[in-house]
Amino acid sequence: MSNNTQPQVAVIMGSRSDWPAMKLTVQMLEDLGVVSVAKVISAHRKAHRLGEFIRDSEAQGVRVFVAGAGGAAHLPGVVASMTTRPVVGVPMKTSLSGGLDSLLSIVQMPRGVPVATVATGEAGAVNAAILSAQILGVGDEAIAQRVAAHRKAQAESLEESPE
Ligand code: RP5
Repeated sequence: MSNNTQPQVAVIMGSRSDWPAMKLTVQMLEDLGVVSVAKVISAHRKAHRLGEFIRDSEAQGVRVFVAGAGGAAHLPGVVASMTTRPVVGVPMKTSLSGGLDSLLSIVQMPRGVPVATVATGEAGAVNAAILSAQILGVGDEAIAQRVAAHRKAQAESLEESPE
């Protein structure tokens, strides 16, 4: 585990209704020994507060932002517009085609301001944590080793027998 108690990843979501999925990001980061902070800050309802949070987070050492949102899911793109640190977008599942609206809103960022988009829902929330740890691991060997150990444990836990 890192000795640093300052968050290295900020997990932002547009609504409390996103938390059941987004808490998996926080849990996976914790499993990988990465300190995170989680906030509900809507891009369209609290735009000013979002900017303030991103500025404060950067000043306090956050290196990667994870943003989960659903529907017209502009939050990850707005976060990306406010920082040059990597932004991972998690499309929430919705009643419209299982979250295809969220997925396209997040993945189809116009040229120049990227958002690294993962799968919809819980799988994406977990992968957002792993991807964030991999990004941090480029400059932090301890995190890189924990990601590698997680990958190895995952492979070893998979049964090869079909029944
Ligand atoms: C987005 O709209 C949120 O990210 C959430 O996924 C979706 C629904 O929001 P609520 O109606 O639950 O506030 O802003």
